[in-house]
This record gives sequence, C-alpha cells and structure tokens, in this order.
Amino acid sequence: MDENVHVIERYERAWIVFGLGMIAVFIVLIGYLMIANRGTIPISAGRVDATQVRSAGDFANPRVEQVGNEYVVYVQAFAFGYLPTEIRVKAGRKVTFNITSPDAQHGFQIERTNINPQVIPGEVVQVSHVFRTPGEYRIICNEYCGIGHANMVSKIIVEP
Ligand SMILES: [Cu+2]
Repeated sequence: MDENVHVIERYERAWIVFGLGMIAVFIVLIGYLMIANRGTIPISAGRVDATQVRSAGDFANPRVEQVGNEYVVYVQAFAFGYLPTEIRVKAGRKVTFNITSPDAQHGFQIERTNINPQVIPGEVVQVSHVFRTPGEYRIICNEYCGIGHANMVSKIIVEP
C-alpha cells in the first residue's frame, strides 16, 4: 500500500464519531442553557455618548429603580469603581442591570452568579438576574482598565 495514504482505522473512526457526538451533545446543552438562562446573556440596550455619561441621561444619575415587582439598575462603571456605590435589592425578584462606562473598558462580574458582561464606553450592556439567596455579592472588574484595576470592586446587598 502507498505509504502516503492514510487509512482511518476502525477504532480511529469510532473515536471520531464519539468526539463529534460529544460536540453535538455540548451544542444541544448550550442551546438549552441559552433558553433557560436568557437574562445572563449580555444584550446591547442602545448607545450613549461616552463623554456625556457623567453629565446627562440615565447614567448621570446611577440608581436602583423599583418597577412593579422588579428592579432596574443604572450602573456607571468607571476608573476605578461603580456607581451607585451600593446596590440594595430584595431576594427572589428580577434585577435588570443597564451598565455603561464614561472612560475605558471594564468588567461587571458578580461573584457567585453567571453575570459577567463586558462594559464598553459608548454602549449600554444589559443583563438580568434573580438573586435567590440573601447576602452580599461582590462586583469585580475583570477587564484590565488601568492602575486601579485590581481594586475596582463594589457590592450588591440582597435582603431577604
Ligand atoms: Cu475596571
């Protein structure tokens, strides 16, 4: 037989089929999780002028707003912190975060949750989460943003 011809052996074929099968399983699982945890997937909630973030519009007044049984939070992620400095919500209710930055790129990872969007100047990113367990949740910046990056933290207080 020609030495340059590669023959797929029986076990090699079985291994390839198994590997592709596993990838198919992962894709189905990802599809299921995308539907089950829709809110954790960051979506764009519009654009803003990054130079105006501190002076005009929703983000000049960072706050927690109660809308019916839910919360809408407007967050300014800046170098090096988050506004409002304290976010207080009740457990078991949907919290929708709208976040933007007036300067550089930041992260908004809420520890012990799946919330982990990237915050880009000029864009409003939206994620939502229902905090089931009361307590304190730390927010950390996980996108390098300058000398104060490592100390860029905040917190969410979830009341029972
Ligand atoms: Cu940052």
